[in-house]
Amino acid sequence: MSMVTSVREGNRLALARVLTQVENATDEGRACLNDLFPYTGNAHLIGITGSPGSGKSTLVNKLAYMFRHPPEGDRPRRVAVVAVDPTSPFSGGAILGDRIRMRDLAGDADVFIRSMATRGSLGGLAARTADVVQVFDAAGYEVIFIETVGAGQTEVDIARLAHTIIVVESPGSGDDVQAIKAGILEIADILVINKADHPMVENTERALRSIFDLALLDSSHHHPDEESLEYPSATKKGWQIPILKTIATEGVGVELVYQAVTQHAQYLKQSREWLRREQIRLQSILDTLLQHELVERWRKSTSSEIYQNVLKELISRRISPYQALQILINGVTND
Ligand SMILES: Nc1nc2c(ncn2[C@@H]2O[C@H](COP(=O)(O)OP(=O)(O)OP(=O)(O)O)[C@@H](O)[C@H]2O)c(=O)[nH]1
Ligand SMILES: [Mg+2]
Repeated sequence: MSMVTSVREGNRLALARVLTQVENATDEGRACLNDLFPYTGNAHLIGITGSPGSGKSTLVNKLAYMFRHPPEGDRPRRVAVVAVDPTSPFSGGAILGDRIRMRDLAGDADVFIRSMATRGSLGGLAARTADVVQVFDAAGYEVIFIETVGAGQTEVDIARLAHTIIVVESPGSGDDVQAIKAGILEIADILVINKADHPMVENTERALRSIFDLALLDSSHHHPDEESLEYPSATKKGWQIPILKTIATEGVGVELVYQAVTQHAQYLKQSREWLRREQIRLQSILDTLLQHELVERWRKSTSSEIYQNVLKELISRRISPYQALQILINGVTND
């Protein structure tokens, strides 16, 4: 029986093997992705981002548990968690911590947790995360959480990978409101203020609410980004971004987040926003691959000596960056 069939039939060992191949970007991994791709497109992809230590992993665990043990009337879902740590080679500890924290879910055959550490560039990480998510999707996981620390570009990359974005902040991490402002406004569908047991929670809430009020006032100026790959904005038509308080460690408020997530999925499907985000997602995946591939090909065709020489010319200001580009791409100056 083929690996792909085993994965589709829920064989966890086969799934783990394929994930490893895909993460390592082997030929076999790529072949599996090609075979699995027709079966993707069914999962609800949920991005979780926010400041370091704000409680993302704790909240994801509780949410995952909730999707496995939903309130009356809801069907349990198969859940995958992809924990992306773009920050450091020191992630061993964090990943181990995640494993320990996830013990509530241990032994549940319909939950699969995968930690991905950094290897290579952030762009590469985003591409591999997209691949891993596709494998889970094709394997029949209905809800896929993608957890990553909010670190500028990774937040934006995640926004393009997910249908629903939860931004998790906490008192303390939320102090530097200016710093998180841009990220939140661009991408949050649901805002969670975790660690509501913290005495400073009111301040954090007030600060975050004022950002959102400003965004509403400013919404007429909110414009799509240059590439027309418009990000979901803070003032999405038809969707009011909920600001929810939780104590993730105790499970307080988690059901409200669960409700918001399921309502957001409904909203996306009813408004055709789901389709739009799917298009953005796939276009972004394709563009990332294209960029990567073209740069690779170009590197192979150009000696590093030529590159270094052009760079020297540029640094000594004998040529402009555009002229450097012309030389490197066409082997000519353009003046
Ligand atoms: N007091 C309090 N502590 C919490 C709460 N939620 C999480 N914590 C604690 O905060 C710490 C960080 O929690 P994590 O869930 O690892 O946070 P994270 O955002 O995933 O952290 P990174 O992935 O390292 O960025 C842990 O010690 C948690 O036990 C909460 O609601 N209240
Ligand atoms: Mg974490």
